[in-house]
Amino acid sequence: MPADYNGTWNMVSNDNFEGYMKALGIDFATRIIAKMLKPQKVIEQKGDFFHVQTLSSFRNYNAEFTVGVEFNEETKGLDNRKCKTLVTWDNDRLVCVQKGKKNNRGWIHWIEGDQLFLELSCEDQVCKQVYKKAD
Ligand code: VL7
Repeated sequence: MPADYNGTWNMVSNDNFEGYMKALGIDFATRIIAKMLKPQKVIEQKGDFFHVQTLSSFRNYNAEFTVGVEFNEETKGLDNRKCKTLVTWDNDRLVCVQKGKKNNRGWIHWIEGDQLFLELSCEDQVCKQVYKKAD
């Protein structure tokens, strides 16, 4: 049985989002707005199938994938790049590699108690986010 990520998760902290956005080449004005956001993750999981919505008052991002199946990701509304993306299990962690123009791009999710952790990497930058499960 894989770990259960289902639920609505609200951001509680967002460390070095600025560095991550700079590494992605996000422009200054967009970064100013994006930094103020407290996004929510809405995750629907059926076994190895995931629908992850990242919702905010500024922009939303939608991702659907099956663990172990590489797919073409277009980061619409973010940096608008194309990646060959693969998510795999590392025990109960979800490990994502986003192959494309940017080196070392990807993310890792894991859960501890009622907290959802997310580390986003691009080039030499790591952004550490924590979300808390909504009641
Ligand atoms: C998705 C944002 C910064 C552009 C807007 C900021 C809008 C809300 O890949 C991600 O999540 C994975 C794992 O949960 C599932 O798709 C992170 C948000 C990254 C990068 C780019 C700033 C403009 C933030 C959508």
